[in-house]
Amino acid sequence: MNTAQLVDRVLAGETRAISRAITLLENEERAGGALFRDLFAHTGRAFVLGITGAPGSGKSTLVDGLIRILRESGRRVAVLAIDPTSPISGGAVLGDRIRMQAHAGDRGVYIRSMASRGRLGGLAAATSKAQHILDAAGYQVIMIETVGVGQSEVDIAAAADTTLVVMTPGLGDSIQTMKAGILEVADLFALNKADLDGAHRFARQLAASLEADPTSGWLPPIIETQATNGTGLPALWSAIERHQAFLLQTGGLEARRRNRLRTEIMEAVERQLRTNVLPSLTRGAAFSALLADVAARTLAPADAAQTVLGWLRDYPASDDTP
Ligand SMILES: Nc1nc2c(ncn2[C@@H]2O[C@H](COP(=O)(O)OP(=O)(O)O)[C@@H](O)[C@H]2O)c(=O)[nH]1
Ligand SMILES: [Mg+2]
Repeated sequence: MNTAQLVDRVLAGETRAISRAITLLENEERAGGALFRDLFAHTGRAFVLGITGAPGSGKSTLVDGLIRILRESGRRVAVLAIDPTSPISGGAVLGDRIRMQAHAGDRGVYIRSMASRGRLGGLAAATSKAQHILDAAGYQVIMIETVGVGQSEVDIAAAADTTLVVMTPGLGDSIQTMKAGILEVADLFALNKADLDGAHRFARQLAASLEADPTSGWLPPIIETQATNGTGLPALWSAIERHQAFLLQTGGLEARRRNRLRTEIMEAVERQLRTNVLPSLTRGAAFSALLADVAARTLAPADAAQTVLGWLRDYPASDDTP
């Protein structure tokens, strides 16, 4: 299958073609560049829901329940489950795969695990590209489930239109011990395992500690859910849609999406600098000369850096780039 055929099949929503396209991008194979360029023009329609929370809080069970609700209304749904690189939580991901196989025969549902590849934030580097592919393939809703460890909450908020934080009562969860930053990234909360003791009390504590966003005026709602039997899930989805509508009305959606595209551009710039531009600059004779001056203490490193930055201005247009 050549790139043009693959593009056509992805646009037609063919599952195998989508998987193949994502794999190509994950491996950053050369073909991935052309493929992505062609698909990118067809993106910008999907609604992206990020889901984070501690391991075991019930994220995958909630995702499963939300898929059911969305399928009932005929919407096509894709899920990207970010595999933690940590072996500790590895088992949960295997469980996810098994659970989500319930949708295996449904062509309106696409589920894919992606390795986080050790990037600090825990979000796979290829996630944003995979998002675009699923968007081009016509999935109306894309859910990204990520484990609430490390920086991943902050990353997921940057990758999503709406960020759902899943919490549970008990297990030492209290507002005081909550991870820093989690309140800031949440557009809404699911207080899952509402069947457990202390759920209402925890919901009240959480509500008391939340304030409306000073710029947008949005106050994150808290929805009590019981993912295992579906209680509260219709209310949760309604709250998600309310946030989406709010974003649309206030221009927040456009702003968030622009931010994502900005990040994508800058990440591509950084990648190019790191893998191509800087290695080739530092291999050149001009750099060796600079280095010699710095070694002789006649030039300070920061001043040498200024010279190197000057070379960048002409890169790669100039043939005689050092
Ligand atoms: N009691 C109770 N257990 C739940 C609920 N939702 C999920 N669980 C259980 O919590 C465990 C972890 O769920 P999972 O969805 O894998 O959590 P994840 O690691 O956040 O994706 C599983 O055994 C679920 O059956 C709930 O509402 N109530
Ligand atoms: Mg999970």
